[in-house]
Order: sequence, then C-alpha cells, then structure tokens
Amino acid sequence: MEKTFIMVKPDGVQRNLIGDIVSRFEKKGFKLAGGKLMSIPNALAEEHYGEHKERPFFGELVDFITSGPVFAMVWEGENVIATARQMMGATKPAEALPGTIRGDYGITVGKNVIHGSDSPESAEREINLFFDKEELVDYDKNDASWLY
Ligand code: RTP
Ligand code: MG
Repeated sequence: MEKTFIMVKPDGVQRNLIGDIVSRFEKKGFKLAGGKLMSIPNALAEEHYGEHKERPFFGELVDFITSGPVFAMVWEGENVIATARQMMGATKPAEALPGTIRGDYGITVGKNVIHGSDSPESAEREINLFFDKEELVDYDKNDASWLY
C-alpha cells in the first residue's frame, strides 16, 4: 500500500496543532504507520531540503525546520501521497483554500505548518531519511471483533 511522509513543522508543534493534524488524517481514513516527536539535526535538514539548495530561502528554511521539534509521521493508504497534498493545501497559505490545513492555519510561506512528500520518489526518500525500518508498524485495522 502507498505510503507518504508527513511532518508537522516547528510552527505547528508550537501552536498545538499535532492533534488536529493527526485527527484529519485519521478521520480521512488513512492508517498511521509511524510517528515521532524529534529535533532535526542540521545535516538531515539540508539533505531533506536538498532540492532547494540553490534557492535564496534555503538558509532560512533549514534554520526554521531545525528551530524546534517537529512531529514526523508515515501515513498509508490508497493515493495517500496526492491526497495528503490536497489536504495540506497550496505551499503559500494565502493561496491555500479554506478547509485545507495551510488554508485554515497558515499565514506566511515560511511557516506553513506542515510538510508532505510530493511524489512516490520523494515519499520513499523521505521515509528512509526519517525512519528506521523497525520504527514502521505493519498492522491490520479490519480485525474489529473487540470493537462495539
Ligand atoms: P514542503 O516541501 O514543505 O511540503 O512544501 P511544498 O512542497 O508545498 O513547497 P516546496 O516548493 O517544496 O518548498 C519547501 C518549503 O520552502 C518554503 N518556501 N519558502 N520564501 C519563499 O519564497 C519560500 N518558498 C518556499 C516553504 O515553507 C515550503 O513549504
Ligand atoms: Mg516540497
């Protein structure tokens, strides 16, 4: 099943949005395969955002993402990569529609609350960057004999 890497950025953690964001993905129906609160070391931030190395905002981006804890997650489900990007909304919160995470909670592009992988290739790369194999949990959700 398809998996994607989702991360509540430092602004989202500081603003107590972890629960809301986890809840949106749960209610949508996706399955949580891994999650942890962590501080991102500088080298990991630079590797994660490697595609933006030449951009003028690269330094700011790395400084911000390492400025406080993030909540890193792996979510699983049909079309989860593209659907998560829809749920996040446009990169610039001013362009993100109401009802999306950035549309509801963000104001500026530098502090846009959430990261999500933008393709199958980046999802695989980012999951491997942030999670060890044994940190991902493979389990069923359909054995509900004990649910009322
Ligand atoms: P992300 O990687 O964080 O999920 O965001 P994204 O795909 O929607 O946007 P991307 O183009 O990958 O940019 C990565 C992050 O860089 C910051 N940014 N700042 N100052 C600027 O003009 C600018 N442009 C982009 C944003 O925080 C964006 O999420
Ligand atoms: Mg991106």
